[in-house]
Amino acid sequence: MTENFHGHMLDVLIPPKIIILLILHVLPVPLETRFPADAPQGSLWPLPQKVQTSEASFKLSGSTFAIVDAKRSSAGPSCALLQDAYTSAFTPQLFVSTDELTVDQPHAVLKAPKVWGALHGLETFSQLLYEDEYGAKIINATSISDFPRFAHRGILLDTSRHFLPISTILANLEVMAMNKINVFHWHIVDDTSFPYQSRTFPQLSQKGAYHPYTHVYTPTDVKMVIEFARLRGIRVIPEFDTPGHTQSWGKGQLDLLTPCFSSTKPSGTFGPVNPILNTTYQFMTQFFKEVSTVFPDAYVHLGGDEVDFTCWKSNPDVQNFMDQQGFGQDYKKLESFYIQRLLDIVTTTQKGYMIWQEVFDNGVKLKPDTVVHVWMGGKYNEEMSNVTAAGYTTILSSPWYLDYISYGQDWQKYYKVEPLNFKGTDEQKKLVIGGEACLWGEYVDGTNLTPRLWPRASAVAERLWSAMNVTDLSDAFQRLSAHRCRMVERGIPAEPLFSSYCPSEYK
Ligand code: CP6
Repeated sequence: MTENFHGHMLDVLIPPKIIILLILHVLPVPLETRFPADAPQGSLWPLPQKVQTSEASFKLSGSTFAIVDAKRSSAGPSCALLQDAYTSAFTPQLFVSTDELTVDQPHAVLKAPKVWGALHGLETFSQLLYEDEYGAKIINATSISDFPRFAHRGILLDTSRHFLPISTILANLEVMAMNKINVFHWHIVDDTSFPYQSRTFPQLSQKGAYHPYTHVYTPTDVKMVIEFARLRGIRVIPEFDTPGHTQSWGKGQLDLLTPCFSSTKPSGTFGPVNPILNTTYQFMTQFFKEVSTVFPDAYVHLGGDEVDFTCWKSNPDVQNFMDQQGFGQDYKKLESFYIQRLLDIVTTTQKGYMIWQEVFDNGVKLKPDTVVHVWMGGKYNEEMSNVTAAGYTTILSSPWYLDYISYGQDWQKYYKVEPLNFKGTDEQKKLVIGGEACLWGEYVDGTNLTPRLWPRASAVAERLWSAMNVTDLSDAFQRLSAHRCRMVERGIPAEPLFSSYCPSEYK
C-alpha cells in the first residue's frame, strides 16, 4: 500500500487495474421474505452511481461471516488500514473508485482500485444490511458500481470560536466517513482563541487559547486526529487564516499585529497582521515550516478572508509604507502584497494552498494549482464562472453555511444546489473539484455540534457524491430519514428531519 493518500483528488481516478479485492462471506440461506419497511434498498446514502437489487435475500451468520482479502488482491494482511476496517466491520459500528460491490451466494465481492474505495465499499455493504423481525442480519442480492462525482467533499469545523473536545472531533470524523465525506477542513484558530499548540511558538496557545492546558490541541492530539481521519479515508486540511481573523495570535507574538492609532497615538488595540515588518515574514516562515511537517496533507488553507482596513489606515507607519510602495490609498494592494509574500513562503514548504475567494478577487498572482474557495453568498455562480475562467481549481461553500438555522427542512435547500450551474465551458466545469459544508463555531460547541451538523451535512454529502440527476426530493427524504436513523443507531445524536420515529426505538 504505497498510495500517497495525502496527495489529494484521489478517488476519481479510473482504475488501470483492480488492486484490491475483498471477499465478504455470506451464509447461503435464502429467505422467502418481502422487504421489511426498513429494508436498506431504500437507505443507501449517498446514493451509489448504479444499484441493482433483487428480492433474493441471504442471512448472514455471525459464526461464518468473514471479510478476507482475495487471492488476486494487491492488499493483504500487511495493509493495516484495511485489516482495521474489517475488524470494525464486526462491531455495530459497521463500516466499507469505480468500486464494484456484488452481493451474491456464497460470497459478496468488493473490488476497488484503491484502499480508500475499499473503505467506501465496506460502508456501502454495511448500509445494505438490515434485520428481520427476529433480529437476524439479512442482505439482498445486489450489484453496485460506484464512484464519487466530485473529488473534494469537505466539512469545515471551527475550533476557535468554541474549543471542540477531541471526542467531538473524532465522533464527527466517524460520521463523515459514513457519509463518504473525505476532507476535514480544520479551521483551527481565529480571532477568539488559538488552541493549536505550536512546538516552535508555544506562547501562541499559552497566551491565545481559552485555557493554556485544557483548551489546546497538543501535537499528540493533532496526530491522533490525523491518523483517525486517515484510517477512514479522510484528509485533514488545516486552516491558518491570515492576515485578518488573527486577534488571538497577537497575545503570544509581540509585534505580529498592526497597532491601531487614534489620532496621533497608538490606541492600544490591534488590527490584522502587520504587513510592513520583516519580522512578520520571518515568523510566518518558521510557523508554516512547522505546519507543513505537522500536517501531512499536500494542501494547507491560508484563509485571506474579510480583512478590515480600518486599522491599517489609522497607522502612520503603514501609510508611509503605502507611499513608498506607490500603493496610493488602495489597501487591497497592501493586502495582496502580504498574501503574495505569504504564498511564496508556503511554496517553499512544498505545499499546495487553498485560499478564500477574496485573494483571487484582489488579483493576487496564484500558483496554477491553487484552490480558490468560494464562500460569499449572493452571486456565487458568477464567482465560480470568473474563478474557473481564470483557470483556477475551485470548491464551493456559499450555499452550504450550516451555521445558519431556520424553521423547516432546510436540508432540501442544501440538497437542491447544483455546483455546476454557472455559465462556463466544459473545461471550466472540470475545474470545480467539489465543495464544503461550513459549520462556523459562534453558536456551537461540544454540546450541540453533532445534531446541528447531521443529517443536514448529509444533504451536501450526497450532492457531492451522487450523479447530477439524483434530485428527487421525496426519494431523498425516505433514504435520508433511514440514514439518519442509522446514525442514531450507531450512537450519533443526529437530529430528525421531520415528525417520525426510528424502527430501533421499539427494540
Ligand atoms: N470566520 C472566518 C467566519 C466567517 C468567515 N471567515 C464567516 C463570514 C460570514 C458568514 C459566516 C462565516 N465566521 N474566519 C468567512 C469565510 Cl455569513
